[in-house]
Amino acid sequence: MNPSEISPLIREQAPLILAEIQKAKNILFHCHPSPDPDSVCSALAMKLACEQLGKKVTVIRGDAALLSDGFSLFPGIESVVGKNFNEVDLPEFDLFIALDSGSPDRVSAKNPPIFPLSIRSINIDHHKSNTQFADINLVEMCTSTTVILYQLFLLWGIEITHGIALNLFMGLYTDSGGLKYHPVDYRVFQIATALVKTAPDFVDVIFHMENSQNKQAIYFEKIALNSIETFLSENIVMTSISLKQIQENGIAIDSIHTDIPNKLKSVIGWNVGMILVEREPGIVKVSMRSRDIERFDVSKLAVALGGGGHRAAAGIRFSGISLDEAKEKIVSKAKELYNL
Ligand SMILES: [Mn+2]
Repeated sequence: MNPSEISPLIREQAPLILAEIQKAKNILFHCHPSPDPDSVCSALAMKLACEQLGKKVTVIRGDAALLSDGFSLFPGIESVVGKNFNEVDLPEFDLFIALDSGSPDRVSAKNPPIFPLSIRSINIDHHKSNTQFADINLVEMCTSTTVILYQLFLLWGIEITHGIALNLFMGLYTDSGGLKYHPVDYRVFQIATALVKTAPDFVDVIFHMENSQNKQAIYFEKIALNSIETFLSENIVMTSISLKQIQENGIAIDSIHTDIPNKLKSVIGWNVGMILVEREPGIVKVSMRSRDIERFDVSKLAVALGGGGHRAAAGIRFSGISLDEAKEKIVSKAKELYNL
């Protein structure tokens, strides 16, 4: 990427963020609930970059009880500490940098922290629904959080080592659905090219990630696909799985990353695909995908119901609700928002 093509917003914020990092001695990063590669790899790439700047860095796992086996080749993954945000001694740190997290409940959904924190905070993210909750906020609508970090690292003069390159690439690759989702453009390919030049083993890392599926995930999909329901002239298509079904089948829900909403929205006319998972009594997590981001912007539906996300991919976490009540709320809000 030609440095002149770095976005003006990133160019403007880069020195402010660097100044905060330089002031800090001990920096905290987290993985968001149901961590995906962009969350984990952003934190790991930032850890490696801040260590180049001579900082002490801790990355915590956050809400998740475990990280997917498929992530085990991400450089630095072994350093992630198995703690949630409320389990760290915050005054030990000078700075918290939230990555890939649109709101405080993406720091922890179980115990969302109240901002401003007692320490300085920075929020670097690419979600349209970001609530700008930190002391410094860099929110740029682009392919992945790692794409923002790459541009920051160029401006900060960070050496893009193999570990940094591989982490940045994996966030970019996965959040773009393998370089095919909006807003991928030639600059994203230029970044990807630079990164894989330094990390030519990316093919093995993708293979490992995509082929470390546990068999429970397949049984999970079997149950979910048995429950397909269509609403509002088939524009909205849902699958759901109850806590009882999860428990009866011994499914470790934290280890499940399902592609079902994408599969559903691959059908012509099934414009929004969703899965609803009753994770705990009264807690229903919804993940949704749109095949028509102009007409069916799912971030709007998610935000209207207390969630967040992107136009093509968004999520909601309901609490104090049953699966059927969650379905009703979604259908009635979709009917109103999308004029169905
Ligand atoms: Mn992301």
